[in-house]
Amino acid sequence: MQEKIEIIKKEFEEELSKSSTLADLENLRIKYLSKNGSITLLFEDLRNAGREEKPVLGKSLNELKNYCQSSYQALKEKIESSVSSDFSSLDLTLPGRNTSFGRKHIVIKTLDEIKSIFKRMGFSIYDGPEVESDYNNFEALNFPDDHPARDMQDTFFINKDFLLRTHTSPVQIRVMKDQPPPIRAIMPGKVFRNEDINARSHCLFHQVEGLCVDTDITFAELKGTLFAFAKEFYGSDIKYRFRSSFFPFTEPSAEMDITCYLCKGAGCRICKHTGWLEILGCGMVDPNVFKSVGYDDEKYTGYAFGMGIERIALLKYGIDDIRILFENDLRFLRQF
Ligand code: 2U9
Repeated sequence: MQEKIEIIKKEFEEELSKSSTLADLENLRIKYLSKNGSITLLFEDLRNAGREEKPVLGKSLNELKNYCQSSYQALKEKIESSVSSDFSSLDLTLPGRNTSFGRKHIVIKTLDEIKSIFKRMGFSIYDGPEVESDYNNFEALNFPDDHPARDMQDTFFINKDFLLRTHTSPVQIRVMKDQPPPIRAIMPGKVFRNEDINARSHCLFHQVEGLCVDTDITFAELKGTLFAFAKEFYGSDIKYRFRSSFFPFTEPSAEMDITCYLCKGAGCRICKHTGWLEILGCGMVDPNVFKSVGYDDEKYTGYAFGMGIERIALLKYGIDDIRILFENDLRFLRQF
């Protein structure tokens, strides 16, 4: 066994002298010092040695182990320090690598632009939870009990009383429950509808809704504010029209169209050859909504509006399939 110790020591020294990289050293460590390394295995052989020679052999073996370990460690430190201080192989004149920057998704860009316009017009911005009570999402907003949106087919219910909000309107309810008029605010955020996913609709999208409540707020103010917004967002040469509509939470209700900003009203692919684009829904807040938040519906009037951001982004960028907005395909996203 003493012979074996001598041979291993020699072999180790030879291989150590040939090691010049950390990888060489790691191989050396595995071969001699690891759990299955030849020095570790010699310790197992020691068990079979005779009583008398055991202490002598044990001592030599320990010396071998300590010697190899410290030689290995010394060379390792030497190589490591030369690696970190040797810059001779670096060409500092080479151009740097390009860093690829992320960018805002077009839905977020559209949202930011809309928020900034309303902020400049004096609107505050509020947000609220995506999991809402049935009361805030439907009841307080004057939805009748048998309204189709209250069906499991149309809304993601969590249980009997809670759901994923189907619009950001419950945020307006929360704001009104929290504070008295005047209110002039927009509520941007994600909303959820239990709909089939296809080119036109998705089960998740973003909305910006707005609410203005005070004494003497009129439909004329609604028109003036929304036209000012549309001119800022779509260009000052657009024309607009209101078509009457229906929502449970507003009375009267309307939809606002603007002349197509691509063809200026002449008719094209984007406006489906009508010359008009529907951009939002709006109306005067139904007195029943004021009653449900404890506002005096004789004293206060207000207008509200809502727009779907994906729809606006699709129109703006001439895209005809909403699904592409949610696929995170970098070939698409990098175009904007
Ligand atoms: C309160 C009172 C009234 C918000 C409104 C609309 C009209 C509307 C749609 C646009 C496209 C939803 O994203 S969409 O599918 N929204 O047409 N939203 S008025 O009215 C409110 C909100 C809250 C308390």
